[in-house]
Amino acid sequence: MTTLRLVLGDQLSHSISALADMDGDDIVVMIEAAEETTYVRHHKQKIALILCAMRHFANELRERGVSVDYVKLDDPLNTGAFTSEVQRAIVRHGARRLIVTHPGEWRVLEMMKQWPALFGIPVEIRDDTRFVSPLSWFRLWAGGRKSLRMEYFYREMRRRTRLLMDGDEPAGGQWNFDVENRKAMPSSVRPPKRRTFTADAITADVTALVSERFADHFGTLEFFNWPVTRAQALEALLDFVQHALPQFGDYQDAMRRGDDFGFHSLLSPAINIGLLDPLEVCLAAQAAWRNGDAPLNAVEGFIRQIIGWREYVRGVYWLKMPDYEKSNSLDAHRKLPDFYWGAETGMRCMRETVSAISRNAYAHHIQRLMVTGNFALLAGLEPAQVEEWYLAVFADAFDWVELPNTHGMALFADGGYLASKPYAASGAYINRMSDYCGSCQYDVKKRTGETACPFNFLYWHFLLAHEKRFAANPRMALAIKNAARLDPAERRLIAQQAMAFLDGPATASNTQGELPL
Ligand code: FAD
Ligand code: DLZ
Ligand code: SF4
Repeated sequence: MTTLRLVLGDQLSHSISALADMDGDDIVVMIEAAEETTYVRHHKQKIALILCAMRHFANELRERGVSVDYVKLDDPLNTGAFTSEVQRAIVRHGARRLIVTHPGEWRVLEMMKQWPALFGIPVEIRDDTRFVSPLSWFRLWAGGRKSLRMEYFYREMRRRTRLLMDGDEPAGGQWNFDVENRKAMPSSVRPPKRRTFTADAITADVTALVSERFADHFGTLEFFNWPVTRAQALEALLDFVQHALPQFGDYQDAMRRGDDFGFHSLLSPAINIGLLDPLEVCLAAQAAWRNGDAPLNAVEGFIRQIIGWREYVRGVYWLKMPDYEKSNSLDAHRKLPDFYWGAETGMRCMRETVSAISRNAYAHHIQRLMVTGNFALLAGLEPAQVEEWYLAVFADAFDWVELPNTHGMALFADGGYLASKPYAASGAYINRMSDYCGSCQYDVKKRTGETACPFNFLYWHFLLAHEKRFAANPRMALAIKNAARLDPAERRLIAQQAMAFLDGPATASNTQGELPL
């Protein structure tokens, strides 16, 4: 009896549950699906990464003697969708059973739930065991809580994994060293050069295919440098631990013109598609601390992102979907401005961030949260449009991780379920953490007036517009108190300037996709 085992583009782990207990007759099916490449207009590098990594993974399986039925994007018989391609594969092989691993998107899970009836064979959906915390455990932890806080979840995860623990106490006597992790980056500090990966024949084929077929998608392939095999991903991990981790903590929030990566790991694409295991990444960081090669503030900060935030947002996604994405608690309805797709903008911070995303399909957390996310929050951009953008432009973006980060953390569209306060900030924050403002046409010190920084009047406009709502939030009390002190004339001025800016040419919204940078 032939069993098909489906492996999706973000399930490229040899330990994936769909491949457990393989029988000699079993066939692994992998599908390059046109629908998956275009249901949002993914950045060219994201498509290239996934297809390259899938083709390498299929070859690795074949080298181990596994039968792989791999359908390429340009196969003339390829029908372009998971469901119809799985159906064709079932017919091709006369398969009597299908095994899959739980997908990372609600959309795909819904698709899979139709399959037993459609195909007339049993479909076994196995847990995705590549996360540190099983979803059942997260549900137990979350049960009965009105709002969830990452910090408490994280402490539980530290206890469960025993990472950075001294017996029952956290190493160094503190759970969290974030107060040490908010430094601006002095010009004397030089972030490390990253390891480069040479393109082999598979990568060359795929990048040629993508640049032709997805020419009108956002971003360039010119600087494509993502690890596409497990061996390369392990090299990237080693490179990060040796050269960037020691200063990761200090400069975690810093941004600098012309520097796309700072001391960040750039490991999220490799982890999310399955080339690296999250726990092995944490163990490598912990080993660096134990060997005296990286300080505790850096290692704790890094591990918290993975066993804390990453696991937490996944738990929230599966706990709250499909309703989670429907809320719009701040009633935000503006369209996404063209500058998110590369149109000219005078805002230096925005331009630096978007052009870095075009080059790399990457921006680090603070650019995502405090530049593009903060603008979207302050300007009242519609959550669904913003979420589609985040899902499209980042190489690491999959719904389970992108949605809670955007909807909950950046936009507060879930009303505070995930974050205890909106991450709203004026230009002063960007000025403190970057060197962008010095070369900007706007004046970061001005709140209103022709040259005033848009983040300033939009910030005050945001506070005034939501004054009542946030008055009772203790973490917003100071900001709301400051807003309440503004006299009526200043309030009017702020509102006028914000409206003129949001309705004017600076935030025009006519396009979706590639624009010249
Ligand atoms: P590092 O700064 O080196 O962090 C180490 C690792 O921690 C990352 O590789 C990642 O696996 C994990 N991590 C850090 N922060 C988070 C977080 N908030 N949620 C989940 N994992 C985290 N991350 C994604 O992987 N995919 C997304 O689609 C995504 N969308 C985001 C959207 C918004 C609006 C925001 C604010 C954040 C988003 N993040 C997303 C989280 C975070 O910004 C990225 O994980 C990080 O920038 C990836 O770069 P890095 O590997 O260099 O991370
Ligand atoms: C994002 C993506 C892209 C661009 N292409 C494919 C593909 O051709 N084949 C595939 O199996 N997966 C692809 N993916 C990932 C899926 O869209 C989806 O996000 C994940 O499988 C999570 O369910
Ligand atoms: Fe951004 Fe304002 Fe600074 Fe310009 S002045 S870079 S718009 S924060």
